[in-house]
Amino acid sequence: MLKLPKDFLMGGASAAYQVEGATKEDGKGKVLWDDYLEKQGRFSPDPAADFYHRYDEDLALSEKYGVQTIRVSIAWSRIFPEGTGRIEPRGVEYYHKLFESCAKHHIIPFVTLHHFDTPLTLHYKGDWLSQEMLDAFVDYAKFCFKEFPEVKYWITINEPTSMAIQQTVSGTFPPGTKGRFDLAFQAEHNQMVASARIINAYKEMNLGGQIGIVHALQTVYPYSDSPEDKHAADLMDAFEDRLYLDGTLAGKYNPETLSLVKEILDANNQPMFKPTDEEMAQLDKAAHQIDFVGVNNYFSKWMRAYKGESEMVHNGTGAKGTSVSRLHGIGEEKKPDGIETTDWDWSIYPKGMHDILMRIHNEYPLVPAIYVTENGIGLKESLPEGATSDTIIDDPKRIDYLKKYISAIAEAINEGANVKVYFIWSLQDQFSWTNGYSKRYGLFFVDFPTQKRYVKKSALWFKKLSETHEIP
Ligand code: BGP
Repeated sequence: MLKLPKDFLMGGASAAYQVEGATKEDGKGKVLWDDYLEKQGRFSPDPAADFYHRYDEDLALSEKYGVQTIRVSIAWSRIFPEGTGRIEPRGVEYYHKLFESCAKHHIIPFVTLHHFDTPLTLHYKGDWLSQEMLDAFVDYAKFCFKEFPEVKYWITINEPTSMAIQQTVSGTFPPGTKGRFDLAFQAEHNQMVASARIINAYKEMNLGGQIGIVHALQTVYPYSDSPEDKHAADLMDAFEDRLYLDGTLAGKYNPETLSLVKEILDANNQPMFKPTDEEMAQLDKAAHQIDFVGVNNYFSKWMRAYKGESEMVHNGTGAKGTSVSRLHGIGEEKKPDGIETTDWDWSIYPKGMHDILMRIHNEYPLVPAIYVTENGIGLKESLPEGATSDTIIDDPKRIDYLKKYISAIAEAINEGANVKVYFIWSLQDQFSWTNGYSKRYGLFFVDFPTQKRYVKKSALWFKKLSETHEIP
């Protein structure tokens, strides 16, 4: 039986906008999503999992089921409703109470400063493309470091790549721009620089905690052994993984990475971003002080050569087999036969988790530790008829998924990767940005209309693993 190290921590992840609800309460400022979702009319971010009011209940459940640490994010616009300037004391107070409740339940909070929820005022100014936003973000981060000394683990930004790509390439995040690879690369570079400035500032403040960044990292494989398919895989890897691993964990961009990025931009007739010496110095300094990298890994990708126009169809409803991803200048996603997928077309491929952990271990030796900050499976689940508060929701697919992925992590640890923490996405069922409420990930089922919590079988499985460190 595979085992995890004795000091390994088991956690559950969330993000403010996906769990808190209460988007108009206690002076919270608007974020980029509020009006966008209302206009779209598909689903509302309220009440989400009503974590703004029910955090203590969720933390009590967490403690009971072996969740030793949780990932939460601070909603920037609860503290600075306009992104900068005026501080909202009720927002500050809420997070103090949340962290107090964590301490009461013996749960360590890992706190993300930006999880896809840019304040609306700064979004209008250009979001991650605006220098004003970057400076405001650094100021907000420093405010949090001083205000919340009870937090010992900080994450600067969640998934800079996903945010940028979805905002300006696939158009699935507001403002919904499509096909602008140049803007995505610029926004990603800017996020890395902002993150580096924050890491450097945190280290100067000598607060004794840890700080890192979280990346979405999908291992990319070629569809076949042909040189064209292999090149398509290299391009996709540069686009989604390699540039960010280089920038945040090596502190410099490898010339080969930059030439792949340039190839994508040239093919799309778009300009290359131009880093300044000062920015590169910040990246280099931060890469030598970062305490950990967070890895979010759910699925892997297979690429084959493609020369046509870009075409992307997002499966946001769980209609299996409807996703399309063909990117001009990169390639086409095509899974080999026999690869299992979820209803949202995400491949289930634990070897991809193992391979990304080993890649960081082998190719980015500056980073001292790896934390798996998100991993899990979205499923269609419902409350059985006649359910009582004791009803346990059966989720065998989740248990099977977790078993395979956590085993892949254990194997990487046995091969030398310094992986210390695992966070399941997600702690409780929550709101999903482009899928609403039907894609459930939680250890705890949330009946959204009543907000009642029910335990899933996977929570029992998780508890056993957390207590014994043996993968059941
Ligand atoms: C990650 C995000 C999370 C979460 C998760 C699942 O990229 O950091 O916020 O949403 O993916 O994705 P989805 O909700 O699209 O299924």
